[in-house]
Amino acid sequence: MIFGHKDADGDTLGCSLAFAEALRTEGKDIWVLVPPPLPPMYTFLPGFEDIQAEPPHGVDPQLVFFFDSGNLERSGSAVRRIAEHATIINIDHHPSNTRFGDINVIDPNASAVGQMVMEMLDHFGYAITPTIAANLYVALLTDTGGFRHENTTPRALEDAARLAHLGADPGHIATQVYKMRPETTLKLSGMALATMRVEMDGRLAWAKVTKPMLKEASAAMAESEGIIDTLNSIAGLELAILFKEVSGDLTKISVRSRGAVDAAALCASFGGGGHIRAAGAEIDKPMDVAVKFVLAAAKEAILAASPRS
Ligand SMILES: [Mn+2]
Repeated sequence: MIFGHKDADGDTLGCSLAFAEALRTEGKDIWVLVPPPLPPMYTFLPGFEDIQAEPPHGVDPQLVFFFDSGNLERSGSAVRRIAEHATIINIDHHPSNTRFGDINVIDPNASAVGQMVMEMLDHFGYAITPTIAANLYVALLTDTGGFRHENTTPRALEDAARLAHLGADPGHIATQVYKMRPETTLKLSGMALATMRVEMDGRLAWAKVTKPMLKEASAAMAESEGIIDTLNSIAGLELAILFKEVSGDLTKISVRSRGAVDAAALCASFGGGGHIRAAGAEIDKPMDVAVKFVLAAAKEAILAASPRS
């Protein structure tokens, strides 16, 4: 059984589907479980239609793989029940990984877990088919922000080139990932960006996505995914924060750092985690309260990390 994490992204989905295909080729019975809702932009991934929300009744897996999950909670409520009987193999690149597995393979130097899966397939002698290559290319493309983030290492580009040689189609995949946005997504983005505030002489920017905006734009919260990166494109910015109103007493934050602040550490103080440059958290507080707490902590972190004279 293979688990992806909730708020599924290209890395967790690409790795899960790629590894599932490889194991099925070897005659193994594989279930791929990812907590819903699944982002519609990834429906083009080979094998996407096989993803299930819940394990089939009576299935008792011996081995459970996790790809790209920093902690067990990231994979939903079904996990604990199933994982009781199984050996858990935890494959991830988040430095904050809680090492919840019986076997933990954590490589913080991997730009995407997709690269770790490539190594595993090579190691165990599984062929990388064109469909496996496409899934792993998506993992690498999306986790490097379209080969733009700092984690776009020579190794990432070499692995991408190899996947292209093996049948991944970079132009086609880029179109599927970056040029298939529904109108509703851009409408929501416009509304959220209209709430943008830039503070501390341009070092901090933040914006909000509220429930009324979702209704007005006919959009789902998952469509807010790209807004943080638009915020983060402001010249000279050090920290970008997007607040998402999930319900009256639950607010999610997405954080991006281009300065000295460790976004993962900032989010960890609110029970979240992630990478130095990109992190998130779920806060059990109404939006306005979360905004107050998080902005106070963010400003303190900016000043502590590099006080500007
Ligand atoms: Mn990842």
